[in-house]
Amino acid sequence: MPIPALEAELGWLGLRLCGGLYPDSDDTHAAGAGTLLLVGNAGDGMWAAFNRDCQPATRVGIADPLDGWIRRTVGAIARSAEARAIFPADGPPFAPFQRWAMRAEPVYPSPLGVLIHPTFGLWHAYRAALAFPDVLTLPPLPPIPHPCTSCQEKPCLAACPVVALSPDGYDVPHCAAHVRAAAGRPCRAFGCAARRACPVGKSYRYPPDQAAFHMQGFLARLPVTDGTK
Ligand code: B12
Repeated sequence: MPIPALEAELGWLGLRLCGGLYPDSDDTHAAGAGTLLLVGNAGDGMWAAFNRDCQPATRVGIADPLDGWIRRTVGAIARSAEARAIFPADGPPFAPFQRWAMRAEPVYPSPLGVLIHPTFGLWHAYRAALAFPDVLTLPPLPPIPHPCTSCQEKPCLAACPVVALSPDGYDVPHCAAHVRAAAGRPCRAFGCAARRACPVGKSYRYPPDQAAFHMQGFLARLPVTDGTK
């Protein structure tokens, strides 16, 4: 399938082609692949397509309906493109999507750990890698600087109400305990306060229903604890 046709198929799902890379020979997740093309979402495009194809009433009682929809739709596109689909949640061991992404497009580790994109800010994610047996021609990475270098204030680091994110890392149990508690209602309703404080890509912020959906998914993956490590 030619790349423009692939982009059109993904576009119908609100997904984007994020670039590609040549996997290393020791990259077990991509064994046998000559090229990986990464597929991701940014802003609310995927959310609109997911709600069109998988309306909220039909999702009741289904564990991780977004994951199922992505596997069905992107899996079908991969088959017709004669590629193998690799998904971020397959594991452990998980495929190194963030490491791959830094080689495929100009994204960089933000102070929060998640990768920042110069246009989409923190409002993007990776949904699949398409592994092609052939070595395809890829454009060079554009020389775009890290957006956090020129951000003096770093409001993301001051925005978490329970300081779960710091230069020392991400305290997942502390974050989840807060998000589950009464005081965590704004995080549940609108998404992570630290991500929302980032000035980059504000127009791509997830709408509240999408942010709440992802936050619910995040909580569902973690055991309920009192927040201490
Ligand atoms: C396990 C996991 C989690 C765990 C985290 C456990 C922990 N203690 O950190 C939990 C469930 C808590 C979690 C939460 C979230 N996650 Co998560 N998670 C993953 C998952 C499935 C595996 C990560 C992993 O272990 N990879 C294996 C290693 C080998 O892969 P890697 O790419 O080489 O990893 C490297 C990078 O992480 C890199 N790195 C990370 N930070 C930094 C910083 C610097 C300075 C450098 C140099 C490198 C670096 O170092 C790693 C080792 O090389 C990935 C998907 C995936 N397959 O990668 C998503 C993923 C990392 N998560 C993602 C997201 C968006 C989230 C959430 C924000 C989701 C939400 N609901 O809103 C939350 C909150 C995170 C936050 N506030 O920071 C995205 C990040 C996208 C992006 N823009 O970067 C990913 C890629 C999934 C996706 N579909 O895109 N997550």
